[in-house]
Amino acid sequence: MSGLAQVEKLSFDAKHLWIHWADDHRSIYDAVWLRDNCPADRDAQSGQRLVDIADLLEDPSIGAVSHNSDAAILITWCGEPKSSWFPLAWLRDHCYCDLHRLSRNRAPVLWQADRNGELLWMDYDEVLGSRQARAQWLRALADYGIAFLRGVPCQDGQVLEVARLIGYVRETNYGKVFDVRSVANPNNLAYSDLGLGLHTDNPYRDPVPGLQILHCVQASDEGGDSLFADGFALAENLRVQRPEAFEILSRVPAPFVFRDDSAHLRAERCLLELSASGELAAVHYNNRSIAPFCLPPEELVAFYRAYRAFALLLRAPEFTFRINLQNGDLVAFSNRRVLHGRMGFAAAGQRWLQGCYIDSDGLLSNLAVLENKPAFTT
Ligand code: OGA
Ligand code: NM2
Ligand code: ZN
Repeated sequence: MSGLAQVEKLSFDAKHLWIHWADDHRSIYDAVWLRDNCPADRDAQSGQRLVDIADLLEDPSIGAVSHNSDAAILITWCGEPKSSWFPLAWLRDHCYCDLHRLSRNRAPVLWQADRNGELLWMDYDEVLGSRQARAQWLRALADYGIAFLRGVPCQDGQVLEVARLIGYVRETNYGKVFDVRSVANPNNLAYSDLGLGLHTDNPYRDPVPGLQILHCVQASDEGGDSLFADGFALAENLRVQRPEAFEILSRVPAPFVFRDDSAHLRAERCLLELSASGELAAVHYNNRSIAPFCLPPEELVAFYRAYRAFALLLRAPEFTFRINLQNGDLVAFSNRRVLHGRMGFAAAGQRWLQGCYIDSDGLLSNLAVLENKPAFTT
C-alpha cells in the first residue's frame, strides 16, 4: 500500500481531514474517527486499544495538521493536550470511502454446474507440503465455498488431520467425527442408504456449523453419487426470478428441529439469511428437519409458495454438480452456503464417508496468516 500513500494535497477543518492522494484517490476522515484511532492509544505489543470511547471527548476537534515527513502526519487536538502521529500508509489502508468499504469484503465467486471445472482439486501431499499450495486450497474454499482433495489416506480419523489445515473442529452430538454409513434403525436419515436431496446440515443448531468436510474412506459399489450446489447462486437466481419469494424467505424464519434419545435441538432461521447490507450471509435448507411452520394464516400460504419455489430451484440440473467420490477423495465446503446431497446407494455395499464440522473463522484466519496479510484491518 505504501506506494499509494503519497499525498498530493492535504486540507482540514475542525471536523475533517481531506487527503488527495497522488494516485488521485480522495479520502475524507472524520475528526472523531481519527481521535478514536490515535495509534499511541494502543498497546505497542498487541496493538489492542487501551482507551474506551467514553474516555475521549464527545466531539473532538482538529486544531492543526502538519505533514513534515513523507511517511506520517501529525494532528494536534483542540481542548486537550494531545497530538497524534498517523502513518500515511495506515490512513490509506483504512480509508472508509464507499469504494474501499465495499471492496474490503471478500466477495464469493458464484458457480453453477457448468462451471464445475473451476472447482479446485488438489493432491493432499501437495497441500501438506507447501504453504503456497495450502493457501491456494484455502482460498478456493473461501471464494467458491468448496474445494476437493485427492489422495487422503483411507484411515479412520484422517479427516481430523485435514481439519487441522482449515481450522478448529466443532464437536456436536454426532461426535467430533461422524461416520456416514448405512446402519439399521438410524437416528438420522444420513445414516441410511436413502438418497438425500440438496441440503445444509444442522440448521436446528446454534451456531450452524460453518464448514463440513467429508472424506471418502470406502467408495460405494453402486450409487451414492455426491451432489453439490452453490446456495448463493441459487438464491441470487431466486432474487431475480421470484423477488417476492426471495423477500419472504429472507425475512420470515422457519423452525428446524432434530430429536433423538440424547438430543433435542431446535432453532429458527431464515432459509436465506442476509447481512446488514442485504448480501447473502447464509443459506439454510434441510427438508428432513424443517418443523411445522407457525405463521399467521395470511403469511403462511405465501411462505409455502416461496419455500416451494426455492425447493424446485434446487432440482434445476444447471445448478447441481454431481460426482462419485473415490477412495481417498475429500470434499470441504461451507455448510452455510453450499448445499450437498447424495443419490441412494446399495445398502449391502460398504460406502463409508467420515466427516466433521469446522468453525469457519479459522479458515479466513489461517488464510490470512499464510498470505501474510490481515483478515481484517485493525
Ligand atoms: C450427511 C450427508 C452425504 C453423503 O451426512 O448429512 O449429507 O454423501 N451425507 O452421504
Ligand atoms: N450427520 C448425522 O443436518 C443433519 O441432520 C445431517 C448428518 C452428522 C452425518 C446430519
Ligand atoms: Zn448432510
